[in-house]
Amino acid sequence: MTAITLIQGDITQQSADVIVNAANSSLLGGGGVDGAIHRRGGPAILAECRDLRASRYGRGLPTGQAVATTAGELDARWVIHTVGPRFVPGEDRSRLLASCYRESLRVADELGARTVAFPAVSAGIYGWPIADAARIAVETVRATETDVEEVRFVLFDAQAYEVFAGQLART
Ligand code: AR6
Repeated sequence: MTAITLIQGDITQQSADVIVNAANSSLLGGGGVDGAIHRRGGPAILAECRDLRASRYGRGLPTGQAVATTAGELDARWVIHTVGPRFVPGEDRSRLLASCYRESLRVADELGARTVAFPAVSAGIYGWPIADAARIAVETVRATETDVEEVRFVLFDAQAYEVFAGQLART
């Protein structure tokens, strides 16, 4: 049974086996959570991302997939980078967003991780409405079979935290 917990705060300050990064296909960094993780985690993470690009993801990591690197100076063993879909009005891309959570947990299981901290993937720069992002996140984690013991959603602002709390109470 996987416990789902919620915290309001900065995911780069978390202590967990895995910190999930809301990355982009290039794996070479960006703004939002991605920028914060690379800033605080230091250059080791980017170096590994570059290696992954060279060895496995020459065309980039596809949307909905996930891949692990070490966590540099973060208080974690691994960072799992996943690429959320951009929100496109009128297009149902929710399966891709669900895939980010499922694939991240699959990679976490491969690593033997027990605690995984997720941000609200796609709910920032990629424009996903927070209520829908929260519903997909919570429903997908609940429906995924995993050995991970704790999935912790780390929400940056109070509004996102409240939306996730409401979703958790309903699901
Ligand atoms: N800790 C926790 N949550 C955060 C933090 C933080 N330090 N910083 C932002 N958030 P985003 P996306 C929240 O934009 O929408 C990057 O440039 C934020 O408020 O980080 O998947 C990548 O390289 C929002 O709720 O990720 C991609 O190009 C959530 O985290 C693109 O942005 C996700 O916001 C990915 O966009």
